[in-house]
Amino acid sequence: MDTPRIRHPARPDAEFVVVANRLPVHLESRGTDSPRWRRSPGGLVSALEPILHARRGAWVGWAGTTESIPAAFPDQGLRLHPVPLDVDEHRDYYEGFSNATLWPLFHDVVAPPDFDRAWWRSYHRVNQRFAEHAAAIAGPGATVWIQDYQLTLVPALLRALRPDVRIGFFLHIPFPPPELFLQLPWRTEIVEGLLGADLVGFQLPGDAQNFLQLVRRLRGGESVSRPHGTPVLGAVRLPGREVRVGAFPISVDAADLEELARSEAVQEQARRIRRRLGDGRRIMLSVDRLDYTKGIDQRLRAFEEILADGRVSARDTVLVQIATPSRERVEHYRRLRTRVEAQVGRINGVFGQVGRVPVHYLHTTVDRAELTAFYRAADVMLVTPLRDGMNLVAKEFVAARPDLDGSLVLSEFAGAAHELTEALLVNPHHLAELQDAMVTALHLDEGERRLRMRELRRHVRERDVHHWARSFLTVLAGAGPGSLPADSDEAPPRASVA
Ligand code: ADQ
Repeated sequence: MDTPRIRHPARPDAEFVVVANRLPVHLESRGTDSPRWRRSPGGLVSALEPILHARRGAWVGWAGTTESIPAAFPDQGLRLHPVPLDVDEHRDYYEGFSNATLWPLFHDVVAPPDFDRAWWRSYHRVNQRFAEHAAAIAGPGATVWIQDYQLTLVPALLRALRPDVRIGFFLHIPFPPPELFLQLPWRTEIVEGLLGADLVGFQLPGDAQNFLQLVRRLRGGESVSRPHGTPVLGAVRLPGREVRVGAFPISVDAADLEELARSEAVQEQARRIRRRLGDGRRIMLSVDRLDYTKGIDQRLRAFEEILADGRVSARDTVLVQIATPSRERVEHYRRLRTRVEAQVGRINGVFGQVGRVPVHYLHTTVDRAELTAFYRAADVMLVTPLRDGMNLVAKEFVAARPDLDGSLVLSEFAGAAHELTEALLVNPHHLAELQDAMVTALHLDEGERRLRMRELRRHVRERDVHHWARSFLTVLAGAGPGSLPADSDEAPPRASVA
C-alpha cells in the first residue's frame, strides 16, 4: 500500500466499473511524515476486489481531498480513477445536496432537509462528471455498478453517453415512502436518473416497494410490472427496455472478521479492554458514525435514566460509546456533537467517581483490530438507530463472536432487524422499551445468549457481503441490453398489476 504506483490513464477497456462517491483509499497523516495514501477498510471493498481483479475492473470515485491529486497514486493493482471536486463542489454537492437534503429526506425526515437550488445545480454537475469518467473507461458492453445516494443521476447521464453498457445502481440508505420523497423539488429528475439503470437495488423489499409505488405515482400504474420473484420485486417498463427493481441486503465479510476475532492478538486486546474498564463490570458497547440517525442521544438518555432509577449501577456497568467523527461542517452534525458531549459530561458528573465513570466516550475512528477487540469485550451491543438502511455494526458484532457470547439490542428501524430477528428488537423512540431491553440484555442467562447468538451467526455467515455482491451482479447480468421479455416491443407498455 505504501508504494505508490502511477495512475492509469483513462482507457475505454474496463469490463467492470464501480462508481462510488469515494475511492477505496484515503490520505493518512502520521506525526511529521507527509501524508500517505492508504487503503480504506470495509466490506464493500473486500467484496468487490476479487471481481475487479477477475474482470479487468476499475473504480471511479473522489479521493477525499479537494487538493490536487498527486500523479503517483496507490492502486494495489486496482485501477483507481479519481474524480476531482473543488471546495465549492464539496460544500454544495457533498455536504449540501447529498448530506443536508437527500440524507435526512431518505431517513424519514429525522432532521428537516434543506432544499437549495445552488446545491442541486452542483449535484447535477458533479453527477455529470462522474458519468463522464465512467464513460471514458468502460469497455464496449461493460458492466457499471453505481453506488449510493450521492450519485442518483449517474445512471441516466451515463446511459446517454454510453447506451451499450449494462448499468446497476445500489442504494445503501433507506428509500422513503412516496409521501416524503415527493417533497423534493427535483423528485422527477432523481427518479428519471435512477431509471437510467437496468437494475436498481435497495436494502429491503420495503424500500423497493416504496420506489415502485413512487414510479406508479409519477409515471402511471401501467408502467410497473412484476415479472420476477424475489430478489426482483418489480420492473418498470420503458420504451425498448425495462428496469428491474429488487432488494439485496448488504452484509459484512463474516469469515474475515471471525478470523480476526479468533486471533490471539485481538483476544488479548479484548482482555486488556475489560481489565481497563474494571474487571467484573459489565460492558455495554455502541459504535456509530456520529450521526443523528443513529439514536446516540436517545440511547444516552435511556442509560442516564436507568442509572438514576437504580436499575443499573455505575459500579458494575459501563457504557462505551465509540463515535466516528462525521460530516463535521454540516450544521445538524455540529449540534448533535454538542448535545452528545453535554450528555456524557452530565452523566459522568452525576454518576461517576474518581477513576470510575459510567460512560467512556471516544470521538475517534479505531482500527479494525481494535474495533473487533471491543466487539469481543462487550457483554451487550447496543445498535439503536432511529432509521438505518442496514447497519453493518450489528452484523460485525455477530461475526466477531465465535465464542457465542454477548447480547445484541437492535432497533426495529435498522435494515438488519429484518434478518437478525433473534436480537432483542426495540423501538428506540420508546424510551421505556429501550431501557427494558438494556436491562434484559444485561441479565440474559448464558443458555439464552448462546442460543440467540448461534442463530444470528448462522444468518450472518450464510448471507455475507460476497453473497450480496454475487446476487446483485447475477441479476444485473440477466438485465440490460437484450433482456426484454419476448412479448415486449417499443410500443407504450400495457397495463399490468404489480
Ligand atoms: P453507515 O451509516 O456508515 O453506512 P454502518 O452500516 O453502521 O453505517 O457502517 C459503518 C461502518 O463504519 C462499519 O463498518 C463500522 O465498523 C465502521 N465504524 C463506525 N464507527 C467506527 C469507528 N469509531 N471506528 C472505526 N470504524 C467505525 C451506510 C448506511 C447503512 C448501511 C451501510 C452499508 O447508512 O445503513 O448499512 O451504508 O450499506
